[in-house]
Amino acid sequence: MKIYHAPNTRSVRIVWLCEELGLDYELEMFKLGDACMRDPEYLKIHPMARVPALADGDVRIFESGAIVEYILAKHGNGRMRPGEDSPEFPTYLQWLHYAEGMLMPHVNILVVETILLPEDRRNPVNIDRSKKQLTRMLGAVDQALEGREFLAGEFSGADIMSGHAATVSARLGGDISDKPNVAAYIKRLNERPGLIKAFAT
Ligand SMILES: N[C@@H](CCC(=O)N[C@@H](CS)C(=O)NCC(=O)O)C(=O)O
Repeated sequence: MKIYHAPNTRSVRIVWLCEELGLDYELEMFKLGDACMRDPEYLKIHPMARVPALADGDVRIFESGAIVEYILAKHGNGRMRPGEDSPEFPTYLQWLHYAEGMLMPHVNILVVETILLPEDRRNPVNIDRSKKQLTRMLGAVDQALEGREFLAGEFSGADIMSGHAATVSARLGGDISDKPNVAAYIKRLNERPGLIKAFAT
């Protein structure tokens, strides 16, 4: 498998997943903003010139959540994904999708408003609103983690997606000071060798 990866982006999720599963992978490395992400060859793999994307034999797939599901279905041998008959299965799907659906839209705004835009074009109203929204969205994660180590029973693809998104949300100003379950969860995940390696890749 080849992972199209740029450091400190959502493609960390895919490197992390492969590390957790002990799968072999190669990397095609980009840096965010690289003009080569818009090369016609790469646009055939990701038409929006984003990462992550994955090549596996004849398969080409993008969208981090879809890639996580694909790898688990094809190469997971039942690991890190509750079976469809398990009571954890709907919970797993819910938290797998919560990352891109609820957390990352506000992360995107904060990246633009606090990192990418020049200071004179930043909008404090947008920054404040997104930090408040992220804080609320992390509240639901905190509730879900009450009495649990992971979002859907055992460590799973849901933690790869929403655990990574929660980590990034807290870094960008989502307030977890009154969310002990999320704080402990982020710490727990960030001590896993697979995530340490993925963040360093
Ligand atoms: N929903 C997509 C988002 C992909 C995405 O926006 N990736 C960012 C990095 S985190 C990217 O490649 N940005 C490059 C750019 O905007 O030029 C996914 O989960 O894969």
